[in-house]
Amino acid sequence: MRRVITYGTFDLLHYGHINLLKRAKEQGDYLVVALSTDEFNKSKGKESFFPYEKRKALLEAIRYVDLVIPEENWEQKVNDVKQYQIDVFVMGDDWKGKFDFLKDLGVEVVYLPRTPEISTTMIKSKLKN
Ligand code: C2G
Repeated sequence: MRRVITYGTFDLLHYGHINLLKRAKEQGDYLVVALSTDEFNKSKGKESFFPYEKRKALLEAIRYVDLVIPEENWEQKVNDVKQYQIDVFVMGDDWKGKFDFLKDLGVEVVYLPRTPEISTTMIKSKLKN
């Protein structure tokens, strides 16, 4: 059983997120998603449209997602990969290189190309105009 983990806010869920989750699941057999809490989002300078519980419910409805856990801080990744016996860590390539330290724990680190032309910021600005 190859276990995969990825992290994010996943607010205003869109097809770019789904593409990422689909490809992350393809890296193994079991996908854990660490979902940024509302408090952690503040420290990321983000204010999500949907609160954590709503974003969690949306993710749990996605066929590629097996487990959703809270992401409360930047430091928890080392503990998460141990606690959930993770084999593969996946992020979009906007994070390329940022989490390579996890390789020292024997975890494969994979950065996947982002889906072009879609982002929550773009959705919000288009809705505004
Ligand atoms: N993503 C993507 N294509 C897009 C938009 C997002 O592949 N068009 C990916 C991002 O690269 C990320 C995931 O979808 O891997 C979730 O995106 P965000 O919710 O924006 O995640 P972020 O705020 O970058 O949080 O500790 C890591 C952070 O929690 C990552």
